[in-house]
Amino acid sequence: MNEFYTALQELKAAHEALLSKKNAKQEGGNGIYDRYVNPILTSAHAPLHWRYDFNPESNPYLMERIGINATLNSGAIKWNGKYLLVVRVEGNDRKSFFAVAESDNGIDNFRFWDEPVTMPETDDPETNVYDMRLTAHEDGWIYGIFCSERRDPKAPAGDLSSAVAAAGIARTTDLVHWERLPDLKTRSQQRNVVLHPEFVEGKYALYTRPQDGFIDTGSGGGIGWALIDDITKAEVTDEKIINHRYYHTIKEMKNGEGPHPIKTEKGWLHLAHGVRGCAAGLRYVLYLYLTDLDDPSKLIAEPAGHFMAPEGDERTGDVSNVLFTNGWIADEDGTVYIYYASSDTRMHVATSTIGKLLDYVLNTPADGYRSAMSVENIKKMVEKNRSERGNNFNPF
Ligand code: M1P
Repeated sequence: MNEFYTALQELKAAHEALLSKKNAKQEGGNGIYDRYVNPILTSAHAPLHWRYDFNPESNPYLMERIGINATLNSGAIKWNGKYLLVVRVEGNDRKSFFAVAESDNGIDNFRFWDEPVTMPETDDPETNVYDMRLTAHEDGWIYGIFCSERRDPKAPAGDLSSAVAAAGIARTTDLVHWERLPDLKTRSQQRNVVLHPEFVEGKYALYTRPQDGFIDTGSGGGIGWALIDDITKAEVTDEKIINHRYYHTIKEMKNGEGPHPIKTEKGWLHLAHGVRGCAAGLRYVLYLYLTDLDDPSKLIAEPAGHFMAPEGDERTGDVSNVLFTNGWIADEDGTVYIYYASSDTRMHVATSTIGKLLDYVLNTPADGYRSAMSVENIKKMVEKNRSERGNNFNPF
């Protein structure tokens, strides 16, 4: 018995040490954003009381009864002065669910609330839920739109992998009690659906990602845009592509809106993921683009290539070579907290400012779609530096 309590004490001390660990900026950034030394949430951050039976009689070996496999793709919101993430927590049983984690400063000491979110089901319960985008809408509700996944009803009996993705919609005022609305009605499968925070032409506006199959977007040309009359019976009747995929780019295979865009004086600032295929499988990176303040569906600027790509330890995990984001927070002072997951395994934060991100979006050359154009961009930079600094480019 004493042994049990000693082991429990050690377990709790190690867990507390992990949760109270300070984070620090990584050295040697690129001037656009700062990465941090430690991931902000890992499977080991999951509360011990979710995983262990603390009774020495029913759990004499102090075994972990319910394992957590990963903490990944999290929605984010600043709420009552705290930085909250609605985390996709994946158990060892491969089912994902949502759980809120909270931090005072947005960069460390994230702690899960006592219980995971109880998400009401629809009449046709899904098998899996994940990747919630949070939007505090001007109608007064906080919406969570997420992927609701079911086995493909048309799959042959032996095919236990084919799935169908739909957009689940729920809303709340306290992030504890959720009202489930009907799933988004749409002609194609959908993942990465995001609610714009303001009404547009008096309607709800959605960023969509039409896809022909569960993994392949097929003819779905990129990030879509649809206006919705009634969010309690949401249906996409008309959808147009506002951010396209292109051959030989970081998003040639697929792309998807991250969190909802941030309103800035120069336009709506968007964070998204782009995917390309290679011998190692799919490579997921993050990119930014800017749309018009009056017409959020109109592209104004888009730098070439990725904004963030997997680095170092981020490169490996359950699904390696993946960065994915569905949450960021813009603070009143202009600081932006970018919450991203690496390799479908753990959560990180990077920080920047609205000023820096706008500078990046507006002054990084756009994609010329050919090697020759990339060389032209570098030659323009060289010429500018030469004309200002002379042939040795020495600024001092
Ligand atoms: O495994 C990488 C990602 O794959 C999917 O992304 P997309 O929606 O672009 O196809 C999602 O399952 C996402 O959760 C996952 O991180």
